[in-house]
Amino acid sequence: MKYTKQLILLAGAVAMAFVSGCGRSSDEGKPVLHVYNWSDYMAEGLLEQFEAENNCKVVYDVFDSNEALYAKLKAGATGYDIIFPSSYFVSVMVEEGMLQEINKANIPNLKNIDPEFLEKVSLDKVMKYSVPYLSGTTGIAYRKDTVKDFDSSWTVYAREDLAGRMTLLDDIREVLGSGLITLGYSVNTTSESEIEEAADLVISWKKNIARFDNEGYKAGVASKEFWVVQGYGGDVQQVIDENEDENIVYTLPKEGFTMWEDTVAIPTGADNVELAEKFINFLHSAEVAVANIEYNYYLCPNTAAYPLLSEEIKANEVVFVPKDKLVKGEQIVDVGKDLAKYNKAWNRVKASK
Ligand code: N2P
Repeated sequence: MKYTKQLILLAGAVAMAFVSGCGRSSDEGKPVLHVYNWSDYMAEGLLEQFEAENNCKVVYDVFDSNEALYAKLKAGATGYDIIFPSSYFVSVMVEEGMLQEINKANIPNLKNIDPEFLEKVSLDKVMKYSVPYLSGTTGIAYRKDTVKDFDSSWTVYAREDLAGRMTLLDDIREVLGSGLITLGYSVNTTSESEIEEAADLVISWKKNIARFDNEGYKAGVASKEFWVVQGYGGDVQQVIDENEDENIVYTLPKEGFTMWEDTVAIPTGADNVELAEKFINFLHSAEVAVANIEYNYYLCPNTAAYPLLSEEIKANEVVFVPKDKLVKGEQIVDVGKDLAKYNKAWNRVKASK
C-alpha cells in the first residue's frame, strides 16, 4: 500500500516536472519584469497572480538594506524595472540620476493612496519619483523563555550577561538611530558630535552582540540562537506566525523607536517601463494591498484596502501602533549631504574591535 502510494507520488513528481518544463519553454517570448525588493516583503502568490494577469514573467531578486540596493545599482547592475528604496533614500538616488519620473497617468490605482499618509508621512508627496509601498517600525524582539528580566530599552545592548545572544541590524540609519534615541537625540540629527556620540555608544554595545544582521536574525531568534534582536516589526511578526512561537515578543523600546516608509520606484534604464507601471498599479489595487498588509504586517497606505481588512489585523499593534506608543516614534527622513556624517560614523563602528 505504502509502496503504491510512493509510486503514485513519484509519477506525480515526474508529471509536474514535465509540466513545469513546458511552462518554462512557453515563457519564452513573454515580456519580463525584473523586480528587486527587500526580503520577506511580498505576500505569497502575488507574483504568480501578476504573471497570469499580464501574461508575463517576473524575475525576482532580494536585498537586505538600502545600502545593498544602492551598491548593486552603482556597481552597474542594470535591467531592474522595479525597486523598493526607503523614502529617505529616494532623494539620494534621484540626485544621482538613478530613478526616473513616475508617469502617474498610466497608474490609475494611485487614486487609492491615502492622502493623509502622503501629506504627513511621505517625503515624495507628489509621487514624482516614488510611490508609497509599505511602512512600519523598528524595535527590539526578545525571547521571553530565555530572557526573564527583559526591560524594553535600547540599553539591553549593554548587558554583558546576554553577550553573544544579541544582534543589531546591519542598517546605518537604524543602528546609529538606536544610539541617538538612547542619548535623547533626534534620529535625523545633522550634528556631527551627536552622531559620533551615538557611534561611541554602539561601539560600547558591539562586544555584546553576535553580529550586525538584517536577515539571519529572524531564523536565529526562532531557533533560540539569539535572544534579543533589533528587527523590523512586520518581519518579526512573520517569524512569530511561521513558527507559531509566542515566546518571541516584539517591543517598542521605552526611549523611542524609528518609523520608516519604503517606496516603489522605477530605475533609470529600466527595460520594461510599461510593465513596471502595471506592477505599481497592481500593488495598489485594494485586494493586493490587503494581501500585503495581512501577510507582511506592515501598513500599505491604500484607502481602498482599509475597509477590507480583517478585524484581527486591524487590532494588530505591530501594524497599527496604538496612539500612546506612537508618540515615542520618530520617522527616519532624508538628511541630504549630512548623510556623509552617518556613513563616516558607521565606518568607525564597523572598523572598531
Ligand atoms: C523587509 C523589511 C524592510 C524594512 N523585510 C526596512 N525598510
